[in-house]
Amino acid sequence: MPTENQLRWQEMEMYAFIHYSLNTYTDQEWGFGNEDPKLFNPADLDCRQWARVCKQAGMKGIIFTAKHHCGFCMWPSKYTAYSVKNSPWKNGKGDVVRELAEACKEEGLKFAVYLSPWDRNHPEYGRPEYVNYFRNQLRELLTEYGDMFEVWFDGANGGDGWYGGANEVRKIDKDYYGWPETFKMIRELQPKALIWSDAGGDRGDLRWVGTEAGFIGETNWSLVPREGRMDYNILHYGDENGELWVAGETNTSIRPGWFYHETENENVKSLSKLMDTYYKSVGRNSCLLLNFPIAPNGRIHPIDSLRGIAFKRMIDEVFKNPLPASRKGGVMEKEGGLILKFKKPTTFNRFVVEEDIRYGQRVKKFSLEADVDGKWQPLKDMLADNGDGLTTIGHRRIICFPNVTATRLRFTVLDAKCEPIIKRTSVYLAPEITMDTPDSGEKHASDYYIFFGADKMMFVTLQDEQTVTGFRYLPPQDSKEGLVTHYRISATTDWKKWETLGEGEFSNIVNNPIWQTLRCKPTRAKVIRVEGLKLAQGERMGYSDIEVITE
Ligand code: FUL
Repeated sequence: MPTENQLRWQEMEMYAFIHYSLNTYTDQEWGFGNEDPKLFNPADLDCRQWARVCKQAGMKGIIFTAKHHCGFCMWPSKYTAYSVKNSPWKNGKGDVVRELAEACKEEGLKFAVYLSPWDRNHPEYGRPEYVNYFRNQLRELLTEYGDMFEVWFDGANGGDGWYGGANEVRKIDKDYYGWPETFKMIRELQPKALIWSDAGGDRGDLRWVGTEAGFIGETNWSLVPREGRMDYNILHYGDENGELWVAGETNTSIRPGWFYHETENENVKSLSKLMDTYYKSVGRNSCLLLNFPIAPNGRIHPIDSLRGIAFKRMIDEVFKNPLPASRKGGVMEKEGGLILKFKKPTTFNRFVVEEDIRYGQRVKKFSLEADVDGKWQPLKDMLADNGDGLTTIGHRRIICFPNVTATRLRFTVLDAKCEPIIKRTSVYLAPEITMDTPDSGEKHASDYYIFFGADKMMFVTLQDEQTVTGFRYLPPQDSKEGLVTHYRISATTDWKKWETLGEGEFSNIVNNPIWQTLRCKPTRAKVIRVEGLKLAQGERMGYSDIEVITE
């Protein structure tokens, strides 16, 4: 059964992530650890704007990247020089964590921090000394900034980095961080904070859902097994027979990336995509952790803020008027249905059902039928990937289906672990929204063909010589096989002289396999060569799609 903290968490439903660091100024997703603190000098940093936007977007709290993988601290930590105190912003006297903690308080939002365990700046990363450093930083954050509702440790760990100039690969094993001790410290210092932890062996209070695309399984048990590594299926669907309550938190960004990139201004998620995300997180017994990146001027970009606020308004619009047949439930018999009656034929397309999870999660399978012209017709969840989607319920399950006009709706629990306790059943008519597909208006080379020169070398030949200003790579979507994490891209007009367009890392591509965009200075090209310097898995590089951006 859930703890008090977990019950309180479930009521939050939506809260925001804010990604902001040196990456914002280097146009990266993962900093290497040697980026210059002098880059941090926003003209207009305004944490109140962040808090106001998040509040209007329906977010109940904010989790802030106090430190991302690059190691740069957004507060003046006394344990490192690599922080805002060595930046020109406010002459080194600023503290973003404090400003945001205060802004959240003013807006009545809860506050929390993301402290990346992986630190590509720290010379001792990978050795025992670093773990002390990490705990010292965490203690600073947990004691000097008021109440935290959650502590977030991402799962990307170990790999190459600057590490104080060593410039090497550092591997760590699963016991390296000594999580049990760190968790103990968190419980002592912030007993009301939830601990988020990834697929590792140490269980926190909340789990990752196995994807950053913004959806959890339609079957979602808040239970997981006590021991062992959690694979995708457990992260995504939970485990009916798990011994521990570790609820799934659905995290995703309002844009493709977690950090701000100007190139993504056209790709802020549409209202229909955000609604889909809502149904597949909050509507599946999870909470939604929605990221708003901060733009280089120090504010949430207007496209993102408007979209976020429209999102909240749409949720309110859909759920403001429960149709009269809705009712508060009670203890329900395991078999036999609950019939919701309408006075006259009524059109609806959403069904909401809630279990009283104070007594655990019990329902395994249910059915839903509408009485249309005197005949019971089965309904199913049109957003489900597996079967009819009518399986687990938990805190809240929202079932979406096309408009149906009926006089009665029958909800039946077909199978449950024990006596189901249903708190509420409601019916709604949601307005239709159309898909709005953004179009960047960019020109893409259309006539090109692709061939491989070697397993890790691909050539893109353009029909005619053109001036190329960028290159885009969409990695394989269904597996990590062949996914390029480190690349070199060069261009030629004569197959002899090659000009490098860019070389580097497609960071976070494994967990978030989105389009990767490389901008380059205008370069004449007939052929583009893509070298996969490192692959996530396998020996042969792969792709789902390629685009060449031309002048
Ligand atoms: C991941 C990180 O690697 C990404 O950069 C991002 O912060 C995401 C929320 O978590 O583990």
